[in-house]
Amino acid sequence: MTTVEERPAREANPSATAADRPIGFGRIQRKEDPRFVRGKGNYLDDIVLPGMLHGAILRSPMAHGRIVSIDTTEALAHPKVHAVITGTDLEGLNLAWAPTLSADVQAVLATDKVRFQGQEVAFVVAEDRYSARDALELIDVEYEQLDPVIDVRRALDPGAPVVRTDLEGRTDNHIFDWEAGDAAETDAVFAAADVVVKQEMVYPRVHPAPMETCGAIADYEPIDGKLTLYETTQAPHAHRTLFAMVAGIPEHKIRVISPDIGGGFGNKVGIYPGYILAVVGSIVTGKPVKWVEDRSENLMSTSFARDYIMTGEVAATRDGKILAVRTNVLADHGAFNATAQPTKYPAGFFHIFTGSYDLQAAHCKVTGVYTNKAPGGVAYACSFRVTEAVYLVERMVDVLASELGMDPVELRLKNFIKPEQFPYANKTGWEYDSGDYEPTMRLAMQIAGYEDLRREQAEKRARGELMGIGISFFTETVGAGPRKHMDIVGLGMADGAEVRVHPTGKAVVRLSVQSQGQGHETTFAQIVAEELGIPPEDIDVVHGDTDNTPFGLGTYGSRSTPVSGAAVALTSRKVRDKARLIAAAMLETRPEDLEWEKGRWFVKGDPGAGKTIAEIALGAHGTVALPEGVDGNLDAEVTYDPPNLTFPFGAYICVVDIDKGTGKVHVRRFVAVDDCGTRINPMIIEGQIHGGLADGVGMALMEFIGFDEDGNCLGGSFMDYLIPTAMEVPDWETGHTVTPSPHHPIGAKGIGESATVGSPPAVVNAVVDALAPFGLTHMDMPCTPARVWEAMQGRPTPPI
Ligand code: MCN
Ligand code: CUN
Repeated sequence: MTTVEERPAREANPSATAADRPIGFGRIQRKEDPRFVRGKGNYLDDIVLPGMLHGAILRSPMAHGRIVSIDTTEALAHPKVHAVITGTDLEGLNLAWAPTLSADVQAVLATDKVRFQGQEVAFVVAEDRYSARDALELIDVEYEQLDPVIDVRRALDPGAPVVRTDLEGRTDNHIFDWEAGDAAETDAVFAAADVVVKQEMVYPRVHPAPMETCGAIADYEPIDGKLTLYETTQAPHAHRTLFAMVAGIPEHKIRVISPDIGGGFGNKVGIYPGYILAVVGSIVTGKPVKWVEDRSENLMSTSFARDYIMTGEVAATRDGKILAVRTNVLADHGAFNATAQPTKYPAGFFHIFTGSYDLQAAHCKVTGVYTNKAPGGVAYACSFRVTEAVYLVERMVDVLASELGMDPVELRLKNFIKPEQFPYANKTGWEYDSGDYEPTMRLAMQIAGYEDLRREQAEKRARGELMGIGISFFTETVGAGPRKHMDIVGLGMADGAEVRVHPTGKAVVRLSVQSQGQGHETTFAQIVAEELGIPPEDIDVVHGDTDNTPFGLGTYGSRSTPVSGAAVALTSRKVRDKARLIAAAMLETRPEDLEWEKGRWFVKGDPGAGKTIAEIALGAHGTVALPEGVDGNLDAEVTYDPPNLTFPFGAYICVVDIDKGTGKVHVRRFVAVDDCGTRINPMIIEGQIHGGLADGVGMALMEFIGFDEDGNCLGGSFMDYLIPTAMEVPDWETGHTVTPSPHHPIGAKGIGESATVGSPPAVVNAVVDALAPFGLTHMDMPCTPARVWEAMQGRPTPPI
């Protein structure tokens, strides 16, 4: 791994300590790692409650079928079974259907029909996991098989089977049409343009596949009516509120605890039937009930991602000025519209398909469609469909470059939004907060040795060897709210933070966001340290427990740093302001006569006369006479509603070699230069980027969930759903630039999804570039050896 630092690294200054410059430099070790690397993490399945029972779900074997009857007699007779729950039982509790995050409903247990393979049909609660599984075999379900609709285009045909017969008056599979930009203006620019290129592309269905699958333990206490729900969730507070709404349990009687989470990547945003069933199981049996899905259940039934068919068009001048982009998208949402994104945006933040370019016009139309496939459909390090948008525009720019015979870097440089144009209003109504794209692109070229690579490629081509260089330059949209524009089922997208400084000067910060591996316990302590001068190791970070943290919408859309990070900075500043009043009282002077230096208020002009935060904390809790209106503590809290999203960006360059005999793509090099504004912890950022790049290479080359024509899922295990190992990924070469966000208190933008968003087009662009001698201008992901080989034979790539 190589890292190029744009400014001198903190490591260069050995005398500096974490306490005096906690943010932006250095490789502060992760506070959470000692427990993780020693196997002392506390994941959901590590939790064992006294008397706990175990649940298992019976799932539909077919994609579409009518339920004729369900006989649970034999399963109930199993000596270790405590309960068998069916959809009919749930109907009695008004829980057979639950609202999704997208204003649809989803069957918790199927009552009328099954609508995808793997759908939940019955729930068994038994004394152990094995007995619960055994008892599933004893349930007798009679189905009448129905014709499934798997292909999204066919789903829109007038005669297609109707998936959602439960919705009144429903005679087709159309969910929504959503548009952004100005269609007429865009058409006019296209009509007058010298050059128009068009390309259809598929972003296949993929899955976040976190290391830990989803699960829940429900512990309902009938005496006081309190429900404690341990869940693998990225958004504990939002889940608590939704459970209160759905189950009718008063919200103050629900405590959601999200323990250590073994990766989320978006998979743990939604509420799955299994969570609700664990709660029902606990209420019915009067005991705690644990439900943990296995790998196949995770891949087949929980939140997939993408599944977009996009037709992109770009209008440009002959000399390479991009004028407009337009696109039509068919979005396969599966059997229930259960996507998770702010309510107003059924296609998430797909608006950003205008990319990093200064355009005259843009228009997109997205059509959402039901099919007999598993529901879900946003999540996987995606920033709400930015992944698809970036893939579209970055692929299209390469298609245009090939049409114009222009170098793809030169074409991008020519069309970048210029630094003086920020804040930049794009043509779909978004305001990019800050950006300076060219230096980022140039740094990536410098690290890659771009000119040399092109020379090497020319030599290899002359020898008949296949080498490709792929570029992607992306702008991301992360950090949802503001809440006046963004909500999830009516809950505004804001986040709370609370900082308490203990009498001895140590502190605790409580967050509404929830880490799944991103290192929040470290980075949020660093923010407090930066603002208050308390060393990060003296700050405890509490998250993932609704009884002990302030309300907020949670971790997804890389919003923790942009929203919660801002809340923590502002809360710390509130503490600092309060500390000033107390210090003034202690020093018997006026607050305005005090000056701040990290960790200490002192008298202007008399640096010797001052009080450290620890002294002030003791004073606040001690016997000092406090000024009027100042409470005896050093605590503060803030709920932060961001004024805008943040727009990180990056330049990626991928170099591939393709084996002519087998079609195997070898990613030889990958250069990633990211700009996420102010960098809190460079080591953690690097880790986020490494992980995201592996995601991107995986999607581009191997990962996809396919279906046969009967709707059987072909990606239901890691034998079929291939994720990259260390063998498939290169040593990443990273660099960075720093363009702070003007509206964030510390200038930080999010980074958690950038590399997943930005890397797939770089890899595909490299593969297509390598195959240019065969006349290829596009290839759909995943670029598997078989598909690349077919392309080399001049044949259309086989469907996935
Ligand atoms: N960070 C930083 N400086 C910045 C920005 C971020 O030091 N300028 C740090 C943060 O403080 C945090 C980490 O980088 O420790 C990621 O921050 P951020 O970009 O705010 O993203 P979130 O913390 O909100 O994490 C969510 C994001 C998403 S949406 C997915 S999906 C994803 C991702 O994080 N899932 C992950 N990265 C993941 N990493 C791990 N290990 N596991 C997952 O499930
Ligand atoms: Cu889109 S996956 Mo992340 O936002 O949890």
